[in-house]
Formats: sequence, C-alpha cells, structure tokens
Amino acid sequence: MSKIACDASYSIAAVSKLTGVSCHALRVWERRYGFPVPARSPSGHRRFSADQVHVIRKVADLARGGEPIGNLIESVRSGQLVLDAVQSEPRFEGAERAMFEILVDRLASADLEGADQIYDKLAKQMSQLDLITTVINPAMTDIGDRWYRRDCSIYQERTVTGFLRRKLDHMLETAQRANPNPKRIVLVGTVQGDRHQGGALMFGVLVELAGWRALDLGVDLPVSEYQKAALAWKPDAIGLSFVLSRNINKRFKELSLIRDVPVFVGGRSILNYQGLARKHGLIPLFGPIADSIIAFQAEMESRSRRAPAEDLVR
Ligand code: B12
Repeated sequence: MSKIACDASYSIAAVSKLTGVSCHALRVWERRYGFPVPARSPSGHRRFSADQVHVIRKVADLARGGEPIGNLIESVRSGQLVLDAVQSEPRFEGAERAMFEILVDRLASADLEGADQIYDKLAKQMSQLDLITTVINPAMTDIGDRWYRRDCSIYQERTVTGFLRRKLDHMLETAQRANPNPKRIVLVGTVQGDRHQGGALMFGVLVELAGWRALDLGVDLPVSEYQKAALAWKPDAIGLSFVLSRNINKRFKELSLIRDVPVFVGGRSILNYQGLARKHGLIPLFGPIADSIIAFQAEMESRSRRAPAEDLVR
C-alpha cells in the first residue's frame, strides 16, 4: 500500500483537475512547446510542482479567453506574462492532496473496507462539493489514466469507478431527500452513445445542493427521449454530460430541435466543441464542475430576468 505523499508534487491527474486542462493536452504541450516539463517519480510518472500548477492554471484561464496557447507560453518564458504570487491550495496540501490516489490504490487492490475508511474520514472532514471536486472526480480521472497507461486492468477500473458511482448515487439520493421543495427542475444525463455516468451524477448532486431538482435520466439515451421528457415535464433546463465526442455534431443537431428549454452541455469533450455547441443554440459549460455550477446558475438567473417565466426560449 502506498503511503501518504507529503511532498509538493502533483500527479498529472491532480494537475488536470486543479487547472481544468486535460491530461492529454498537458502531454501535448510538453511535447510541442516544452512546457510544462515535470519532474519524474522513480517509476517514471510525471510530478508537477505547486508553482507549475499555478502557471498552468493562469495559462489555461487566458487560453479559455481565446489567446493562442503558443503565444501564452512564449509570454511566460519571456516574463511578459506577469504571474501573481503562488496561491496555496489548502484542499490539496499535505496528506489530503494525495488521498484520492490512496483511495484508488486501495480499491484497485480490492481493499473495499480500507477504501471506505478513507472515504468516510474525508466525508466527515469536507463539504460535499469538496468531496466531489477533490476526491471523487480526481479519483475517476486517475483510474481512467491508469487504464490508458496500461497501469491497471479493466476489472480494477470497474471496481474503482463502481465504488465512486455508488457514492455519487448515495449523495444524490440524500440531497434529494433534503431538498423537498425544489426551486426548479433540470433533466440530467448523457445522450445516445455515451455511457459515462460520473459527470451527469456530479452535476445532479451539485444542482440538488443548490436547491434544484435533478431528474436523472441515466446514460446513452436518444435525444428524442429528452425531447419527450421536456414536453411532458416542462423542466427549466437540461444538463447533459459529453465525456465522448463521438457523433457530437449529429447529437448537437438533434438537440438543437429542443427549442423551449435551455440545453446546457458539459463534460471533458465540450472544451473542444464550445463553438459548435453555441452554433446549435446549446450552452457550453466547461472547466472545473464547481465553476460550471456557478455559471449555470448565473445563466439561468439572467434568463429569468430577461424573459417572462413562461417564455424561456433559447
Ligand atoms: C468509468 C468509465 C467508463 C465506464 C462508464 C460506466 C458508467 N456507468 O459510468 C465504461 C466501462 C462504460 C467506459 C467505457 C468506455 N470508455 Co470510459 N471511462 C471511464 C472513466 C474512468 C470515468 C468516466 C466518468 O464518469 N467521468 C466523469 C468525469 C470525471 O468526467 P469529466 O468529463 O472530466 O467531467 C468533469 C467536467 O467535465 C464536468 N462535467 C462532466 N459532465 C458535466 C455535465 C454538465 C452539465 C456540467 C455543467 C459539467 C460536467 O464535471 C467533471 C468535473 O469537473 C473515464 C476517465 C475520465 N477521465 O473521465 C474513462 C474514459 C472517459 N473512457 C474512455 C474510453 C476510451 C472508453 C471506451 C471507448 C473504451 C472502450 N474501448 O470500450 C468506452 C466507451 C463507452 C461509451 N460508449 O460510452 C476514455 C475517453 C477518451 C476520449 N478520447 O474520449 C477515458 C477518458 C479514459 C482514458 N483516460 O482514456 N468507461
């Protein structure tokens, strides 16, 4: 069993979660621009420093504003891009930082009791939002990366993600019971072809915690079913997770036919398809999920101010 890591090194999965930059993009930047170049652990895994995380986050924020990535990296090198003092990341400092990796280690070796011990301890210490953003979500990404690197087998990936999804299911149920008079309703799920449930569940839990009712329609559902549900149940919004980008153009086209309910699209694929989403009248939400929820609520607020309640059209 690995011991708790206390040095200031961050795995690529942790950096991805802290900055919103995918692991794939970090590897491409390193290869193409020589930035950021991480240290390597004895087993060859990338290890980033807290300073590097800070710079990557700054670059990623500016890139989201439309600045070409090559120019931004050049500005960092030449010192033109002024960086604020490194901010501490209390949630990822010290022992807590590596907890999700230890949780994944335990689950991947079928130590479910050990995993529950860590999970219960963390759940007592932190808010549900922090539990999702600093434990569950990075653990999902971490096991996905281990699978991609061939560092684990599919049966281990299934054990880890099954555990995490059960925790999210439980959180959703608990949040729903604690939210008997929801302000508004949002349908959540994934569309046909995408069987990844984690993002939709996380979004569902967070909207419930914000006082909304999340109606979870599950995964791999044809858009026509969302359309029917929208007509029957008249939700205030639809929030869909796109983890895969397969047939995304086709799915966006189908979604553009849902005219009377705003359709929000999030998930790891959306970063590269924001323009296409907007072209089809969809509202892309990207970056860490905590930010997406704030953006989602702000957008809904501004819509209800702009239009009479019965006339919420995109
Ligand atoms: C569990 C899992 C599976 C399970 C899913 C089971 C289930 N019931 O959910 C199973 C075994 C079915 C599976 C299958 C496959 N998988 Co898979 N899987 C994963 C894993 C480990 C977790 C998925 C998950 O739930 N992610 C949820 C979160 C963690 O994803 P996220 O997009 O980063 O979400 C963040 C934000 O985008 C945001 N967000 C997400 N959704 C939404 C929605 C809204 C509205 C908002 C506002 C925000 C938001 O919240 C999150 C936090 O910030 C990922 C690893 C990963 N990094 O995600 C691989 C991963 C997604 N899978 C992958 C692949 C390749 C596959 C398969 C193609 C493998 C295969 N050859 O069969 C199939 C495809 C199946 C299909 N048709 O969907 C790749 C995808 C690579 C790519 N280029 O797209 C990944 C990334 C693994 C990897 N590292 O390579 N998978």
